[in-house]
Amino acid sequence: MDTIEIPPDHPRRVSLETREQVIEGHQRHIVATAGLLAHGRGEAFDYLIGERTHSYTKLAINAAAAAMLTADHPVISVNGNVCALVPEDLVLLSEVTGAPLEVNLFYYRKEREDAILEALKGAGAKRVLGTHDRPSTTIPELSSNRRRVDPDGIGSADVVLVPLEDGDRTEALRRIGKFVITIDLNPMSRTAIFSNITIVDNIVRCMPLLVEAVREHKGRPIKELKAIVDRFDNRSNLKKSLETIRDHIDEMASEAQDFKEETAQ
Ligand code: PTJ
Repeated sequence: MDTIEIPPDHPRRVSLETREQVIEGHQRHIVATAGLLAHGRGEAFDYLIGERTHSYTKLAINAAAAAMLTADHPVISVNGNVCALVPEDLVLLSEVTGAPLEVNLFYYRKEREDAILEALKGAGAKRVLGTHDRPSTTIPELSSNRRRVDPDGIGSADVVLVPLEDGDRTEALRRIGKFVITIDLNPMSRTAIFSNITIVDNIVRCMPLLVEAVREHKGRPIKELKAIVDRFDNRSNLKKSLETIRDHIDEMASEAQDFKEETAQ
């Protein structure tokens, strides 16, 4: 096995531990091989946003919590990476929002579906939709494996949380009238652009915050929650994420210049 013990004082401990979770998920057939690449892309964008949850991201988390609480039938879509990284938070979010978990895979293999189901059950999930023993319906205009959805889940949902998603399905879900919430570290991805609410953050940081936000908002009048969703401006949030990346690169560039001048002396 290619896993390692990470020293507690390692400066990049959290990032390395998260990487280990994905590698272990791959060894257990939860994560697709392409999921390792997707994680690397996420790591790069996390580095660019400074590996922290920004204040404007908290606005997106708040709006996502309000949207899930005001939905008639919210659903949480689960893929391999998401299951490997935050299985307990998925179960908690499902419990506090009443949104069922639905397994929906791009790189479908029965072995992966079974491994994901087992991991979710191990994390406390009582009911999981989207598995092969369940009925299925299809999303029109989508040719990938993800077109197959559960009629009691995404098929009849009004609000769908699709973390770490590919652009095609986000567009297809929007076209059939679903309100889409995503979590994606890349503010330039098609998913980030096409979603109604994009949380530009690492899923390992924002999922506990989302659960907390739902708990805080639960019980507030529907009118107030709907106003939070209506006030949220996704395009402006994506712009702020891009500005964060630009400012971070500018800062790094001046630090590199200072370093060059110091070493030249
Ligand atoms: O399990 P499957 O078969 O359904 O496949 C899952 C993957 C992730 C492989 C599939 O959905 C895929 O190929 O996704 P993409 O198109 O690579 O998009 C994944 C997005 O998630 C990218 O924009 C990444 O930057 C982002 N991402 C990766 N890791 C994280 C992340 N966003 C938030 N938190 C992360 N930890």
